[in-house]
Amino acid sequence: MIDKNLIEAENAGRQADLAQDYQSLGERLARRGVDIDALTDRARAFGVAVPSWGTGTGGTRFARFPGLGEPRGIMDKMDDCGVIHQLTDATPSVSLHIPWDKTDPALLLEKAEETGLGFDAMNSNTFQDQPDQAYSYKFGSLSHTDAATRQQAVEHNLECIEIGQAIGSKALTVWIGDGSNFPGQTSLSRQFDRYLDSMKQVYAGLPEDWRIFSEHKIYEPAFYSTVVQDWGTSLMIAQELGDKAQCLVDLGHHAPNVNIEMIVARLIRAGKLGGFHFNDSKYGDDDLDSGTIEPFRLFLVFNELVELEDTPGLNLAHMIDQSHNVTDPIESLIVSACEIQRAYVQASLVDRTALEGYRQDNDALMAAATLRAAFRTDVEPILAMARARAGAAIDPIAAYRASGYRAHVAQTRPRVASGGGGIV
Ligand SMILES: [Mn+2]
Repeated sequence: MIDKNLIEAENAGRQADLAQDYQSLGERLARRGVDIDALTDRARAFGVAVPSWGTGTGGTRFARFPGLGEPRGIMDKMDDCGVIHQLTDATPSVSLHIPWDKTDPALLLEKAEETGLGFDAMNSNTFQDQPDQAYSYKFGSLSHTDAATRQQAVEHNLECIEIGQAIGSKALTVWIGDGSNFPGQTSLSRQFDRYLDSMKQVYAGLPEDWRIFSEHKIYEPAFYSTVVQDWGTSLMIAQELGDKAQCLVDLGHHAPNVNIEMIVARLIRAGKLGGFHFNDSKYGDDDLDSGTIEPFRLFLVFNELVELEDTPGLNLAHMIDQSHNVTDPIESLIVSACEIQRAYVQASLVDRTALEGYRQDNDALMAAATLRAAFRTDVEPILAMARARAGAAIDPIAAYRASGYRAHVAQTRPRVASGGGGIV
């Protein structure tokens, strides 16, 4: 972890400017009838989970270029996640991937206590073979033609629930790579039937207070058809399984130009939106840092979430799912958490009364202008003040670099050529 004194010293040099910027923004927001401290409180209450696998350098199907001091296992990953939360106060939990993060649950709980973190949704992995498994997932897992292979995948998911229960997680995210690469290779309907049958067995093993999330993805690794291809399929799954089943929206898992905010609104309407995997993309499932390519789209997603936040039963798991190829993963995750929080705060200052009035009057121009007014507001002083009030860093990247954390851990973590840089 990073020395508290260093964070305080870093903040001391920035406190006066922040106070001035915060007051100035507060005055401007007051003219719009917005209380800046209420927004800061909202920012402080917002959290997004960090994916354990995001702390290692990712890779593409061409190569992986490891960085210095990469985490050797889940204990190192949790240390890194602890640093991200310490500096941002925006990432209070970690999402684990099994079997990559499999270890004694007592050690996980101990490390969680030490780093001040909790555990968000568990993630199962049936998209690759493990050295000790009896059956291969080359031709599918939960939807495989072979019953024994499906059973193995079901049992793996049940094991993820068991591990999750031991560490206080309350949800399981299921994403599979199952599909086909050739027309005719599989029966599109019977493959889906087999998937649903397997998922019903996993669902039956779900504790009463748990949820299961179905994560759709349009393509890759299967390139002709994918079993859980789109939000319609995901909704069918969640509806057929039952009340504890919901849909998880990964922002990168759609065709280009798809209106994701509309999907969000529809799933909330159905009572089936369970959570998100945040990331950004230009062409496909690029797993780029949140808010770096299309910040307006991220804002529009949060605009729906804030507009519908009082929907009874809405309980969202906010998680990041990214692959960092050219940056220090800790820095990317810090920036991403702040960008997700930024979109939430911007969406929170939309004048909803005015917006609804313009909608009623069919004043399209002013309705759009109302959203833009919120999106264009520089809320950085709010985010920085939220961090300062929590004892986190006013400028998290500057504090991280000043800490020398990466160089320090590099002394004890040898350079690794491979490792879990999962992209899902
Ligand atoms: Mn994902």
